Amino acid sequence: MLRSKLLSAVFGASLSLALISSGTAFAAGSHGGGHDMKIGKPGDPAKVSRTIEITMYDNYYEPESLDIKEGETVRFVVRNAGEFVHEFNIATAAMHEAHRPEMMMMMEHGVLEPDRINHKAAKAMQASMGHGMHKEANSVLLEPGKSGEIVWTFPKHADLEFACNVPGHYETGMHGPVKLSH
Ligand SMILES: [Cu+2]
Repeated sequence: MLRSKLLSAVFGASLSLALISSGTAFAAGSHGGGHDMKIGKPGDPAKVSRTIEITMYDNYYEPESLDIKEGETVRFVVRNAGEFVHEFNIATAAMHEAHRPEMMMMMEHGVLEPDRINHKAAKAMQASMGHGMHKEANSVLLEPGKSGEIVWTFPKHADLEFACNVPGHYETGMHGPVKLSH
């Protein structure tokens, strides 16, 4: 029951997004960020001050927000406890927005299926377009039941949020604020 409701929410949102973003997907090719120092940088595992466990559900996170110290290096252990593929991505709201058409394109090419990552389709997309799956240091994309890690050093000042840019998920509430403090 819940699942079919979620499916229609996800695909309903995908359809409207596809209409809006058609033709703009290629122009948005910022590779989802991750090289932009204003969001922080990949952290040195030796400098980690603590580990924060993140659990991803359909379509929300636990915890719902993050309290981080300026300049802190944190290890995130991320687990997907949902039935769909989810992403944990640390960036600005604008970067997340730019990343969503790319995720939509991955879905259109069959790389991103609702509940799995199709690595064969990813290879085909890479071969035909020179653009497929790529790992960014500020994000982790996980199939149901899978876990991953990010070690991230936060900047002193930034307007950051963590979010899932799988089509439809951000829109249904899959994002939360990163509060930076002294
Ligand atoms: Cu998601």
